[in-house]
Amino acid sequence: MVEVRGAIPLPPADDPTLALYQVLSETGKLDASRAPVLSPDEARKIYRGMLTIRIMDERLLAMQRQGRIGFYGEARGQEAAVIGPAAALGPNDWLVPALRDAGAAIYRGLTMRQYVAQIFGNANDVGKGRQLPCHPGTRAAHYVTMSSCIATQLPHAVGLAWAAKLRKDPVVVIGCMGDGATSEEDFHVAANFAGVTKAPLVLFCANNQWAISTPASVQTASPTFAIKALAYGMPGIRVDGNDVLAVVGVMKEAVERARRGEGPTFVEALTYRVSAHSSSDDPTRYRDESITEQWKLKDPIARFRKYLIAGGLLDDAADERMKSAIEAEVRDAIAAEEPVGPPPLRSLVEDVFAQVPAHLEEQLAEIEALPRQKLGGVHA
Ligand SMILES: Cc1ncc(C[n+]2csc(CCOP(=O)(O)OP(=O)(O)O)c2C)c(N)n1
Ligand SMILES: [Mg+2]
Repeated sequence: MVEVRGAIPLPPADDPTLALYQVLSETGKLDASRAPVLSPDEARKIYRGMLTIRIMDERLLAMQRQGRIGFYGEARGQEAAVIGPAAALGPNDWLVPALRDAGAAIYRGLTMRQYVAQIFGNANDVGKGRQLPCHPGTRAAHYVTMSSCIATQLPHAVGLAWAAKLRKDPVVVIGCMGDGATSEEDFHVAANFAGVTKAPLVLFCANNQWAISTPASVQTASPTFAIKALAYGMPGIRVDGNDVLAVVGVMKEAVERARRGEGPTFVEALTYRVSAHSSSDDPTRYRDESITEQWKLKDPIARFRKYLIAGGLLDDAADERMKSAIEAEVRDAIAAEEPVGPPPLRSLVEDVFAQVPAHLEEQLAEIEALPRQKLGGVHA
């Protein structure tokens, strides 16, 4: 039953912006009429993508607790809402991510070593250590570096999509956000602009029901996030974000719609942030963790694994082999990237001015003259 606030008239309860679209229910019941067409390899690749997130998050969060990296933000329990959008795009399309989407970059071709190098901010990091951990970017895999400023990526996503349309380039863009991002002006600007220009864009909102300590219930007075689509003249759909088949199906349809020139779609994927917001957060201070325990039972990976096993697409031995291979990949990437060391100090003043100005050269010389221990013993 959808809660109706005040006297605002709402669409009927079965409207896609209010209902919850599912393909594979929590009990494993499949609605075959809605199931997206996936080859066995594609289905296994999607599963591997989700499992990769689970394993690397666990390992990298442990590294943060050991003091070996500075920060980490997990996507635990939200893996279907990370891989679903990535699986809907072609190689020439672009993904403009939100905070927890690094697994989508890996799904699209970022290597584990590149990801781990970004987390260390070491000399191998293409971003030269200038971003917080978990903010990789890869031009090759058409995955834009995440901006930490909530929602600022959304006008960029519309711009990319609109530019593609003007150039008659058959490219589709997915712009990702969390529930919290929908309260930012950038979201409204982006959604309005996308609606007006009919840009080939899919706005994807992973509603994990929390924005740090702010629950979704006070994030908006709308009954759902998906219903906001209607105000911007685009279709909206609310999908079970822990049902990867539903997310992939809905996203593929929205991507194809955009590619046909029919304009943007807004998708809300309902999930839950079972982890802390980040390694700097303690959710027991502000929420009832017994609800978190209930959401852990709706695990998207376990649900999809059961489906794959029942359909003969995976068996226990293949599952174990996949897990071991991912664990080895993460372990090897850490072993290779941890000793690399930071980018050269000189990179501090590079890439902004064609000619490094005298005052920056002076400051750099001062830093270089400091005793090593004053630099924390880190920089070469
Ligand atoms: C403009 C801006 N305001 C505040 C913050 C601090 N901040 C970082 S993440 C976050 C919550 C984001 O919530 P949501 O969009 O739901 O994404 P989630 O973290 O749940 O994935 C906030 C408030 C920020 N990074 N940028
Ligand atoms: Mg959120």
